[in-house]
Amino acid sequence: MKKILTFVLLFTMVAISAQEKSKSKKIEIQVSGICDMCKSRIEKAAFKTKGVKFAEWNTETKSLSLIINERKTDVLTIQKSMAAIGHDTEGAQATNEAYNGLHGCCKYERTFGGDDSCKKDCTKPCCKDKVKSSCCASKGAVKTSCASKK
Ligand SMILES: [Cu+2]
Repeated sequence: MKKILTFVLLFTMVAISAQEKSKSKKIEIQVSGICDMCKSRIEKAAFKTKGVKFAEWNTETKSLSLIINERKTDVLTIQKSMAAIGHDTEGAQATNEAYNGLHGCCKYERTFGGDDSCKKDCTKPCCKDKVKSSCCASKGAVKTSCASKK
């Protein structure tokens, strides 16, 4: 009798823990980007990630709404997929190479950091107030808005 009870209890526990990982969980993550080109690039990469059922990126809020299968993927995996195509997230940042590969109009400000973001000791005008990408790190190709203030 005791054995049966233990078995039932164990089975219940397994059933509960299995339910914790939802097959279709709604999540939202912040993904840096600017335009409709970014939108399609971000959504395409999200859908390519295993376990992602739905993906929609909002150009206004920079928020990526997702429905994921938690048994197949997690937030960090998706953030890494975004970083791989050049879009920074809180959990994973793109390499300079990936970021520089973006179309000119897609070069967002790297507020999450990343290789190319402004260094703290940078004295360029464009970096004084807030962190701007492609400003300090790049030797030649400084943004026109930055260069004009010099
Ligand atoms: Cu874009």
